Amino acid sequence: MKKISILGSTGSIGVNALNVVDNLNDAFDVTVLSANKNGPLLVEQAKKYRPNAVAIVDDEAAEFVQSKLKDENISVFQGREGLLELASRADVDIMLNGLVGSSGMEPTFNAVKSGVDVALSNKESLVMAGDIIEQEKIKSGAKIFPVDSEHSAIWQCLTGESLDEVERIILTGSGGPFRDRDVSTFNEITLADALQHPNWDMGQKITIDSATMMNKGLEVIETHWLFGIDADDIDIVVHPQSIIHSMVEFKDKSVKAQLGVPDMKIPIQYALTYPEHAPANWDGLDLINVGTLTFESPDVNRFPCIQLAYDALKKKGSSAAVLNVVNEQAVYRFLKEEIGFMDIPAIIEQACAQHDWVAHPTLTDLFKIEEWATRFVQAYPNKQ
Ligand code: MN3
Repeated sequence: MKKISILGSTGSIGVNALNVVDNLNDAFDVTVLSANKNGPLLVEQAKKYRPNAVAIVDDEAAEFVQSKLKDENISVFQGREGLLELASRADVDIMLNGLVGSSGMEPTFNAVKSGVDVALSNKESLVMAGDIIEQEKIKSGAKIFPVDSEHSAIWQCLTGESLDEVERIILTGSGGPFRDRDVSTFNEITLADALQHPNWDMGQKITIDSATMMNKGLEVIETHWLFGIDADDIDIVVHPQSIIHSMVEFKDKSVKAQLGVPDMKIPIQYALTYPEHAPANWDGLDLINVGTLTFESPDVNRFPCIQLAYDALKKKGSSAAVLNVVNEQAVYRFLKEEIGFMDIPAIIEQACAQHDWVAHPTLTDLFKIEEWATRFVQAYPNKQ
């Protein structure tokens, strides 16, 4: 039995990951679970999966979890420090990082440093710290297995192939809820509009990232770090049905694609069972029922976040970290309805132009960038 640690176990990826663990019967022993503030669900999961330890970040929720688990022989770690401590444990075989946002970066770094393989859903980890995580991977021998559907698709298409023969990566994206919306009305987009996603059921942060298409931009950057592909060799194609999860074109113009129903359990399970495709208890793809697959080019005028992400990747250094933190903080202000939808790319563009660029940011540099970028977003005025 492999020992697994699941960070963010009460979120959408974590809950799906536990469904996958159930599907795989006795293949995995859940050793660690962590949640941000959903105490009741964490307690329920802890009682079912009997981990050695759980971490809960929120103080109030921690009191609740501690009281409910005090007679269960499960250690309860508290706060950000507790989470980081559990992410550093070397006594697990694989850590699934389903955390949301920049807060997921340091846990990935810690696990890789401890030599633990990471099934990575948290895309901000590599966007912010791709360079130093890559260096730690080389030192420790730890591996990163992508959980995101697009990167899982690229990974599967590249299996058995040589990177030298890759012409380009074709990253697909649904285009989000505003694909057809008149761009002159983008200033009127409300929070409720932006929270509607046509195909995937996800957390709020990633749903807004899908609406601005920054999600695809972050995935371009992640593709670079996961597979060593240059920005110029990564193209985005809008594919509203979300059936083809991405493609690889080779030098001979042969194209491999990976298809499946839009269900996160598939890429999660592959990350946990690689190189095996283990049997599943969920429904498969019915192409007759899907009927039509369509493709469009992404509109960078409508979705300036895409270009901002390409620019940050090409500039290298601290640029992607700034892009990422500013985007995240701007999304949180949009979720509080303090700023408008088009303020998100506007703030990112300003911050990327103004920050003190660092060529090879260390972990300490990244925390400083995070502070600076957070203050930068806070200083942006509320909408009228
Ligand atoms: Mn994705």
